[in-house]
Amino acid sequence: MTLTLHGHLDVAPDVRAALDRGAPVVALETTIVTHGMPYPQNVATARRVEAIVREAGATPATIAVIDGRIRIGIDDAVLEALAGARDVLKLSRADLPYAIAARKTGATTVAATMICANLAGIAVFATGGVGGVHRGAEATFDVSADLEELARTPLTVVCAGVKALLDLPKTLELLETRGVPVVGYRTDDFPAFWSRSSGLRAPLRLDAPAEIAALIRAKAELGLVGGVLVTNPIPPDAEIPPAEIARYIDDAVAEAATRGISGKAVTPFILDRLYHTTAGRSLHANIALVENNAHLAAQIAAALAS
Ligand code: PSU
Ligand code: MN
Repeated sequence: MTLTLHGHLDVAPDVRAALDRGAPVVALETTIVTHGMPYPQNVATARRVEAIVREAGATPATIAVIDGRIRIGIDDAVLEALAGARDVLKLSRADLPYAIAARKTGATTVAATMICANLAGIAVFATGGVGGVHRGAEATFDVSADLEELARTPLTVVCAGVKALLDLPKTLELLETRGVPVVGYRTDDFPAFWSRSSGLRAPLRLDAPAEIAALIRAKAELGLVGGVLVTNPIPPDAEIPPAEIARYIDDAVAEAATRGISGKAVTPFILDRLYHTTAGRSLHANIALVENNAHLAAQIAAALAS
């Protein structure tokens, strides 16, 4: 059997050109578009995030699987079709080979985006919040595949912490166990997505993109497998204070349990509930933090390229 790894990958011309000349590239995921935000704000955000990466001097590569092909960089028409389509798959590591073999269309989670970006030779990736250990995981075993991916695939993922609907202490414990450096960017606190602080300490702190690039290089030089998680707090003016969002989260988590929502449906269900119970404030915050992360990811990619 011939291994045709790159036979499954379509890299957009501008991304290919940037990678070939060693210029900075930032990977972007699509589950946030299809399962994380309502239409049409999801498309507008995806475009704006690409523009922010460009303004900061890097090339954006939005990743999805379209009709069984891994696409590294999708144009506006494909993005619009993906965002408006119904029953788009949410693809993690376990689903990727199925989507390819069965010629499906799907959005990539943090885990799947890391895999695809790495196949294409991209080192830096911006998202909103990575998946983590769910509350009640001691009973459900619901631990996001994103954490395992961070332990094995060499991407630097820029996020705003993990979503506060998760069990944050357990998530940090697991990241430490699996050897993932977790960096607070210009903060001593571990950010909580909608809020700047979770009340927990960030394991590490760095204050400049060049310092983060140095950590990434040192990790590679030591031959340590896996990624780096950079946690970048939401901008102050977009933050929802922890005590305030906590009430809505507790209600949404309880509602998910009552309705028997499980597996891949949990995170999208809770995000949608919060959008409604906060009258759109959770979405406004989510958009602001993703934009903020895109900017920092572009700066880190530039520092790595120089
Ligand atoms: N960041 C956001 N919104 C999202 C996500 C990230 O701001 O919806 C997505 C990512 O694709 C991440 C997924 O991989 O949520 C986590 O899903 P789960 O908890 O089922 O692993
Ligand atoms: Mn899960």
